[in-house]
Amino acid sequence: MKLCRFKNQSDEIRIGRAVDDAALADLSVGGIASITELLENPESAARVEALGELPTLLMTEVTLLTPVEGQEVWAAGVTYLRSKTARMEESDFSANAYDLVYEADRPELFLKSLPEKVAGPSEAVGIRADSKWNVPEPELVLMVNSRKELVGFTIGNDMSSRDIEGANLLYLPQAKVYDRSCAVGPWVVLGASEAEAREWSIGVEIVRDDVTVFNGKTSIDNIKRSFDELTDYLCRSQTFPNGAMLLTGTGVVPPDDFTLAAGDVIRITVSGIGVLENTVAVV
Ligand code: DO4
Ligand code: MG
Repeated sequence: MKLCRFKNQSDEIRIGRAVDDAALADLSVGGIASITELLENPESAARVEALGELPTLLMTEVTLLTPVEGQEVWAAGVTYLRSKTARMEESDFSANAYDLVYEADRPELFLKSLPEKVAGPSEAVGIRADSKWNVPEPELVLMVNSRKELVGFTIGNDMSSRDIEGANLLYLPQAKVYDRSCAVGPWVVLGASEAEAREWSIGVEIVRDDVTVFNGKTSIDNIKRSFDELTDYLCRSQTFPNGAMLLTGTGVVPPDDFTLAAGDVIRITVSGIGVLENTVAVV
């Protein structure tokens, strides 16, 4: 079941269910007012199925929005071997830190974005004006409710300044957290198991002036840690009254001579979920 938040032509925010690639059903007509209420209710999938026939809208008539409502957005790091290797290469004296965290029991977790700062689909994502080396990080997102249960999946982009992180690991918050550094959405998959999600692939295509300048893909199954482990550490000694989103790390890294430019289009695809597309702007 694929769900989304969208704006209709009267600028009303509604909840939708994909009918096919060209249309969605308006669940708000059936009394569903938010993604959060679906994540909070274990019977959500059955409730949506029970709604029966609902009015449908063409995708061309709606604007898809991020599914992030009040959730804190967190990110895990160095969960794929590819991420560890790339970071050790870009870094000088802190290279060892990536090696250690990849093997350690405790994962790397960091606060990526306040909910209100998350970019939605088709909105701009940012590259910092004071950085020279910027990349997207395509990541599967775990959607966790206020009871610390993993209930859904969506797509995220953990935009990163590699030169700032590479200069000193203590600059990580500046490399990772700034205006438009996080995009999430638009589609939410409810009720898939971890085993099912591990069958999915995740890829990113970067298009500049209508030409693909980078294309890369990996398997979700290359994530080293289990989703339960990541969720468990995220929720230790911490409550999330509105739930949380957890980006699970990147396994696709463009070559070292590649950097994003203003106007680039970033298209992240997760095979079981859909596509998150954003353009790049300097912030
Ligand atoms: O260790 C720094 C950040 C790692 C990260 O964002 C990733 O592996 O995706
Ligand atoms: Mg990342």
